[in-house]
Amino acid sequence: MLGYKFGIDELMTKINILKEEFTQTAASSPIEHVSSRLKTPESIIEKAQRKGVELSFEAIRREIADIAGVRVTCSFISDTYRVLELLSGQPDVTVLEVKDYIAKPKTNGYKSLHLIVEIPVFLSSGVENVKVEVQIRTIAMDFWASLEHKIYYKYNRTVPAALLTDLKLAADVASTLDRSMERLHEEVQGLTDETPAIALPGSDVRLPENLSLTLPPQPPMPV
Ligand code: 0O2
Repeated sequence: MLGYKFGIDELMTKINILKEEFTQTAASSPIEHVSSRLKTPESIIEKAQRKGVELSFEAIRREIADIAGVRVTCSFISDTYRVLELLSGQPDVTVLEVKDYIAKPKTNGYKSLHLIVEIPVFLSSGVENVKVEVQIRTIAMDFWASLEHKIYYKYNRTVPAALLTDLKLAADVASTLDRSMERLHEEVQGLTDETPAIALPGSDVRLPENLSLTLPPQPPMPV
C-alpha cells in the first residue's frame, strides 16, 4: 500500500506543478481541482471478489488498476483532453490504458476520462513501478458522478429504475451545460479588446456584441 501511496504523491506533485504553473503564467488553468484516494483493503478485496480476481498480491496488483486513484476536475471538456496530453507527454509517465467515457459515455450517463498510468517510485531498495488510475472530468461530470456514486452505494448497487431514469436525465442536463459552457468559453476566447460591447437592460454590465445570450423565461413577479 505504501508503494501506491508514493505513486499518488508523485502524480499529485506533477499535477500540482502544472496547476501552479498555469495559475502563475496563463490566463486560465485547465486544472480546477485535484484530489486523491487510496482504496481501502476491504474495498480492494470486495472489487477483487466482484471481478473474480484471485486473492493473491500478484493477481490483485496485476488486475486491480485503481488501488491508487487521482481525480482531476476541469472547467471545460477541452481541458480534460489537454490534461491527458500534458500528463501523457511526461517521459516518466507510461500510459497503459485510456478509457474515454466522455466520447463514449456509459449507458447510465457516466462521463470521465480514465487513464491507467505507471509511474516510477524510487525507494531505498530500488525502483518500483506503480499503477495509478487518473480520472479526468469536468465539474459538471464530477457533480453528477459523486451523487450517482452515493446513490449506487446507498442502494447496494441495485438502484430503483425510476431513480436510474432521473439520473440519466440529470446526466443529459450536465452534458448540455458542459457543451454550452464550452461554446461560451470559445466565444469569449475569440474576443478582442476592440470587440464592440452592448449594454444589458437595467444593468451596468456590458456584453461583447458577438456573444449570443439567451435569457431563460422568467417566472411572473408575485403581485
Ligand atoms: P469505487 O467505489 O469508486 O472505487 P474494468 O476495467 O472495466 O474491468 P473497472 O475498474 O470497473 O474495471 O474500470 P472503470 O470503468 O475504469 O472504473 C473504475 C472506477 O471509475 C470505478 O471504481 C469508479 O470509481 C469509477 N466509475 C466507473 N464507472 C462509474 C459510474 O458509472 N459511476 C460512477 N459514479 N463512477 C464510476 P470502482 O472500484 O468500480 O468503484
